[in-house]
Amino acid sequence: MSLYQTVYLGLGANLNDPIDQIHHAIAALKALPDTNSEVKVSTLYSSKPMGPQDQPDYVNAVACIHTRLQPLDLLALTQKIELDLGRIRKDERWGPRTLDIDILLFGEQVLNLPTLSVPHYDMKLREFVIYPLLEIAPNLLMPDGLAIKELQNTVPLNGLTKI
Ligand code: A4P
Ligand code: MG
Repeated sequence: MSLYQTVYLGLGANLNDPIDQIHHAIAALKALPDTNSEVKVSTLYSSKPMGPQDQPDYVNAVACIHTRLQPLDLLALTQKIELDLGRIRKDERWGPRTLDIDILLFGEQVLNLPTLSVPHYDMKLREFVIYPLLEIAPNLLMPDGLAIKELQNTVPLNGLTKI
C-alpha cells in the first residue's frame, strides 16, 4: 500500500499581483518535503469575492499533490508558504489576502481537529473550488460518497471565468 495520499488544495489570492502569488504558491508546493514534485493544477480562474464586496476579485485555482506528510504537518507547511509569500493576517474574516491555501480533501480522511477540518467546511458551496476541482478530477468523490460532479447542479458559476 502506498503511503502517499492524494490531497486537493484550494489556492486563492486577491492582492499584490494575485496571478503571480498563485504561481509562486504552485512552485512552493512542488518543493514540499515528502511530496511528489509532480503537481496537477487547474486553470486559474477569476472569481467574485465571497464575503465583503469592497475588495478586488480573486484569482483561484485548485492543485492536487501526492504526499506522505501528515495532515497537520502539511497545514504547517502551507501556512508557512502563505506567510513567506507575504500574507498579513487580519482580523476581518473573508477579507482580502495575498495568498490563502485551504486543504480541501486529504485522501478519504475526515478530520475534525481544533486547527484542521477536512473536508474543508465550505467547499461544497464555493464555485471557485468546485469548478477548478472538476477540471482536474472530474470523477472525484467526497469521503461521504457525494460525487463532486453533482454539485454543478447546485453551485452557480457566479461570474467565475477562466483567466
Ligand atoms: N483550518 C481549519 N481547517 C482548515 C483547512 N481545511 N485548510 C484552520 C486550511 N486551514 C484550515 O484560516 C483560519 C484557520 O483555519 C487556520 O489557522 C487553520 O488552522 P485562515 O486562512 O487564517 O483564515 P481565513 O482564510 O481568513 O478564514 P476562512 O474562514 O478559512 O476563510 P476561507 O474559507 O479561506 O475564505 N472569495 C473568492 N472569490 N475566492 C476566495 O478564495 N477566500 C476567502 C477566504 C474569502 N472570499 C473568497 C476567497
Ligand atoms: Mg483559509
